[in-house]
Amino acid sequence: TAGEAVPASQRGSWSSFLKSIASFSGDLSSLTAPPFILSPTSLTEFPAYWCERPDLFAAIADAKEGEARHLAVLKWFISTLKDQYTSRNEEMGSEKKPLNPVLGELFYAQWPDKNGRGQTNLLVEQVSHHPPITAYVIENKSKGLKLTGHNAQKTTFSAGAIIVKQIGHAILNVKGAEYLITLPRLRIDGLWYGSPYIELIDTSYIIGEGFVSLIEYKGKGYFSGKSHSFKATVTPAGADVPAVPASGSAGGLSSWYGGGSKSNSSTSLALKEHVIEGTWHETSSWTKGPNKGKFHDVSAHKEEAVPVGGEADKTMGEFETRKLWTLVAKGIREGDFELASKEKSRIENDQRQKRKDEQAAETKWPLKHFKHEETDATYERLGKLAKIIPPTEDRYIFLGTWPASLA
Ligand code: HCR
Repeated sequence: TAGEAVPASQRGSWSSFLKSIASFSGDLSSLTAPPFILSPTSLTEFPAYWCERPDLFAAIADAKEGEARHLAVLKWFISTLKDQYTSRNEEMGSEKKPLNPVLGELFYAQWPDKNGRGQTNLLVEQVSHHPPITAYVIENKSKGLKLTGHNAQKTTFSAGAIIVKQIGHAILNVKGAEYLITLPRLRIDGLWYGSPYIELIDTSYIIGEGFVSLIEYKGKGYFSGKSHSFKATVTPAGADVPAVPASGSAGGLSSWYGGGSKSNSSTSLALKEHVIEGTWHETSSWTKGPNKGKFHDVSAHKEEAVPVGGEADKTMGEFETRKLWTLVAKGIREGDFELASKEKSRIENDQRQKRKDEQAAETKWPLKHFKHEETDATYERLGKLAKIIPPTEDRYIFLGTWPASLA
């Protein structure tokens, strides 16, 4: 029945919240939602989901360049989806509304070196408030791996569900080879009952080292009838691959297929299509192509939640997310919503004042770690290979300075 997961006292405000999203499209984050659906975590923490299995991230660098490495990127990417899209359900019983980051909010974290996998650093900055845009960089320097990206969302309401189009993309750099990673669309279902959950829909791409992975997402009742299903088709990219990234020379596809001097790694694998099917939160198998059997079992790789200090960490700056939201998060966790809303208003008023002061002084809030550019040459070059739409996107270039705490 309607609202069965909603505490009785909040059913009224849940149904007004639903009405407001039904007649609204754009920036959902600014709508006021009833307390039971609030998460104590800010969206600036979400980029950590890219690396909660640091071993799989590091394994990309250990794979042979070319096709084998492309498949390692695909495997790592699939393994991030469980954490990105189902972890709030597991931890909090349903999807929740994250805290809406303020401009300049920061999140730093580090997964330590273990068993030679190298240390992985994460740096996140909220680079826009309206609309919310989060930029991040994740680097494992000793392995030559760097993931840079940004994220924004456009939401619409359709047939009782929220559809979230993800704006932004990620670029993975592996020892000089570049990969473009685009992001799936989300469908948030279960709203009627007050227990929202995410299903991934449509497609996303991984393009790099002469191969394109097209990943199609389906929920219950499609390919396998199971929730969280996907089908990944990996094919050689069109012949206009402009660079063989690892060597840095413009060798084109021929060097991946035996025509060039650097063909050693992929000659025998060349020109074969792989199809992988399964569920992104559990297991998947090869269903077409030279390989047979299991492709991936997410649970076989230990999840390592991002290790950051809490409010007790005295070294945190005012704008670091866990410091900034300490009392709001405490209020939400402990059911003290008066405290949570008082603190949230204090933060929001402070933001409004900052923007007013900047306007009066004709200045702009300076980004600390990123520089904004309107186009992204890597996105354009690699996106062309799969006719990605839009043909270009903006980007946030990491300025390269890590905080001393991550050294
Ligand atoms: C849509 C969403 C905010 C954005 C979140 C994103 C897309 C952020 C980037 C991460 O890499 C992946 C990710 C995962 C989240 O599932 C997604 C959020 C889910 C809900 C939230 C809405 C703004 C809140 C809607 C309110 C509902 C729960 C009632």
